[in-house]
Amino acid sequence: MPRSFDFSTPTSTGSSPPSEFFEGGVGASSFVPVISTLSAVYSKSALPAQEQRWGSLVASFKRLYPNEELTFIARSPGRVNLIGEHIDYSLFDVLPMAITQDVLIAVHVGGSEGKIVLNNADPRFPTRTFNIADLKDTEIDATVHEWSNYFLAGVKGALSLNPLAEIPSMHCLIDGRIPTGSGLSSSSAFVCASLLAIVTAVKAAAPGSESFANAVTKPDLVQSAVVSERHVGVNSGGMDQSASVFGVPGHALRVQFYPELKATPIAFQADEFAFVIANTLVVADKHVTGPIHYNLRVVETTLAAEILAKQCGLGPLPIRDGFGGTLRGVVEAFKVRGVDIAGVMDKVKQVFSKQEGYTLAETVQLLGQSEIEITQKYMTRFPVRFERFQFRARALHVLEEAERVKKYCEMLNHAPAEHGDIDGEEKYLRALASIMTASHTSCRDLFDCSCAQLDEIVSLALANGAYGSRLSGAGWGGATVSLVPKDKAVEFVQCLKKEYYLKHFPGISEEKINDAICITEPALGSAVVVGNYSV
Ligand code: NG1
Repeated sequence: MPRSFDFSTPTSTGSSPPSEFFEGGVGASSFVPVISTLSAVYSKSALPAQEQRWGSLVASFKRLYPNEELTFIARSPGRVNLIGEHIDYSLFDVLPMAITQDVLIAVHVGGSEGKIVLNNADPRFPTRTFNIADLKDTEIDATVHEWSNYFLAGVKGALSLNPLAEIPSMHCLIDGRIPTGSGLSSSSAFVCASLLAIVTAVKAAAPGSESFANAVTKPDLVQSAVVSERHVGVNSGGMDQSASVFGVPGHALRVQFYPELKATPIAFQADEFAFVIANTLVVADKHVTGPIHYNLRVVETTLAAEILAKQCGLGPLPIRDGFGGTLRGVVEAFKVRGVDIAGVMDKVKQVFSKQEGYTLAETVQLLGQSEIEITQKYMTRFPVRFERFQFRARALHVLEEAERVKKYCEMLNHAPAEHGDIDGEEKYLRALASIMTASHTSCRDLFDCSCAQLDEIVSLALANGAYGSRLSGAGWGGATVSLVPKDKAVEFVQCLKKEYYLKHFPGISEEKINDAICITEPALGSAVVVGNYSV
């Protein structure tokens, strides 16, 4: 069986990953685009607000650096995951899309002071200055929550792509509009934008260079961003960076992790719908709650896979990221033995017959490894706290969610051709969205990654006209995504404002609400925009 992908050894020479790394036209070896108009970045409906925002960013930059030309602006968006939750680290496909909300880094390249000055448009984040000569040896302390760490992770990524890169002096102003801890991948977007800013500045300053175009290919950007995000302590899987870099307007991205990382855009073939993202305003911080939430789920799904392999005589599974076997590995091993997915689910129910879960002592019995061995292998790198492992429920969620992703993609690929009229489209959208709602139910009941506020928004959404709704991202807080009829989207947003935000957060500012809930569409991924852009 082919080995699962492993990003621990990034491409170090700037050479492109193998051509099969990404497929689907827009992917293969294409460079991150350089763009000169905002209308090529944002949709018509998003453009007026973005024009204003970009205008203020440029004005702030000019106030900070009145005598400097704005060389370029690097942009990477956040993402919302439409379907496929908590299955990327089991190596099953997921279906995110890039969103309008993004991180912008306005950059002046030049000067001779040998420094990078990093300003943030948000006054909560103080200005930081780095000596370029020290950057190669700078270690990032992941235990300290420092905003500029994400930029430094981007520097590490740029240096891993080209260790000999001569980083020039840079003056930067950052404007990030993706709420943090909301499940929209603000950190991945920040790392991708930073990496892009550095490699573009290197290209712009290179002797004899006449432009900064073609500074990095999209696969190189994704691959190095995934590795460099690990410097800030997140064992990230690849979904977020792929969506941020490869986003295509009007398309979702099917991101595959097995046998290799691959992103394929899938067009939405219906028109009469919109996605609404609504943040619970419950901040889910993976760094803090990892031992009882995110990291525990990684351990539970990994151990479930290892136990199934042992109990069903499947032999050793391929190891993901030096950690352990995956449920994808189990499914593939059963496939070659003629057992289909329904058969695998039956095995899960047989092997994990105890609904109440398994203590560590019982896990020792099932796996045939000592307690010390299990603790060292699976619970030391990312420590966890638990009473009983819920192998049965977690494994069933993963297998069923993987099937839902397949079904959703099939529906997208065979759009409502057979129902040409609006009624047909509505029926089609309802069917599509019901898969999303089923995913939420499974996240809540089997994977236990929802929370009261997520459940409340999902119920409100369904009661107020959404075709389907679910949590998106890691869960335990963060955001929901709802598929709603296009002509009802504005009314729907008003409803949620009243029934959720104003009810639970009386006195909340209009600005905060507008940050929390928005209509979004599948947007363009990373891009470099020229300093003298037009609208
Ligand atoms: P969030 O926390 O929403 O960015 C996380 C993981 C994803 C995936 C989802 C759950 C990171 C950076 N991201 O997303 O890879 O596992 O949870 O589907 O860890």
